[in-house]
Amino acid sequence: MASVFKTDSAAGRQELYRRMDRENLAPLWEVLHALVPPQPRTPCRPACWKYEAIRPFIVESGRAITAKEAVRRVLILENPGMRGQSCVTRSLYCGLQLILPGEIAPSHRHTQSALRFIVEGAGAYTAVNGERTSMRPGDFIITPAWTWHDHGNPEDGEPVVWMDGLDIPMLQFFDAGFAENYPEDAQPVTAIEGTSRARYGANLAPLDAVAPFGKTSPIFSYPYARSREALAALAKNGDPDPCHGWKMQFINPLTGGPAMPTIGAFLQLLPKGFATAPCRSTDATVYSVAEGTGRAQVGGEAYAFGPRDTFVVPSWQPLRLEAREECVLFSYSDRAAQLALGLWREQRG
Ligand code: GTQ
Repeated sequence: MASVFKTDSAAGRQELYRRMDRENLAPLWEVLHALVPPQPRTPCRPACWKYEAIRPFIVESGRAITAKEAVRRVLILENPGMRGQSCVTRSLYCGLQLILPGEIAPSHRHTQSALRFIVEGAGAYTAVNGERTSMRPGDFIITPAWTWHDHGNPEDGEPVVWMDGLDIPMLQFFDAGFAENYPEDAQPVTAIEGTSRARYGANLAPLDAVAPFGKTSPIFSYPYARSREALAALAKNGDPDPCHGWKMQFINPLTGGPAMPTIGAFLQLLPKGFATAPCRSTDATVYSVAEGTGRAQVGGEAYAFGPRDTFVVPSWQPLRLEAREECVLFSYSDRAAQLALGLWREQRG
């Protein structure tokens, strides 16, 4: 049908777009600048959750629903720029999970990978493929993709809160999510606690080592006591990195690469009084404060942080950290995925 407008006038173009719209067509030239931006452009915003402000809601949710009924009793940390999407960055999910004494969060498995960083309380356990590992503050624990996992807390235990980091939005993007429930609440225990660590986490590996969890580390628990000791020893030698202080990555001992295929996880020590040089990278990052107080400047925002607080640094926003006391920060991001795809960039200073 011929247009009444000249096609190259503004009105003529709008009319052309309306006609092609019925065929599910759209002109690239109207969106090209947004699709291929000169640098990362994201709805993800800097954010900080002070633990003292959110802890009452965690406690209250413990009275509102049981772990069994909820399946996972978790408060989702939603990025303020993406409310309603259950994500903390575009590619990652973050939640705080509570398990009370005597509770079991029933066994299931899914293709999403999960990490746990223990925030408060000790003595609960998580079970992965027949082996339990008990939780202490600062421990980093992995649930590899498609492994059965349940969480539990003994009757005489104390409430335990941990941070859940999952690649849920990444799997949504790929439409690659599968999940199923185990027929019982708790899977049977088939290995004594510490077996995986003895087999893969003592600088030894079986001669015929086959990766039991595919691309994910065969060690599913990295105790804080050991990582903390390593950081303390490192901090006695040489100078800290100007951008990162003493920062280490949790690795898969069979490859030397990141412990998880999609998520990179890190622990860093900042000496008392240290201020980092500004640095930015393409992996939006979630931080959980293990020890110490300080200040994080994220783009145009600044947050005073203390133990158990969580803050988010969006992609390509400069981060500057100041340690008022000696600080230990845990962090996770999609760096493992970006590195695997050749996308990751960092700009120091
Ligand atoms: O512990 O399996 O926070 O499946 C979200 C989804 C935790 C878990 C979450 C999950 C889990």
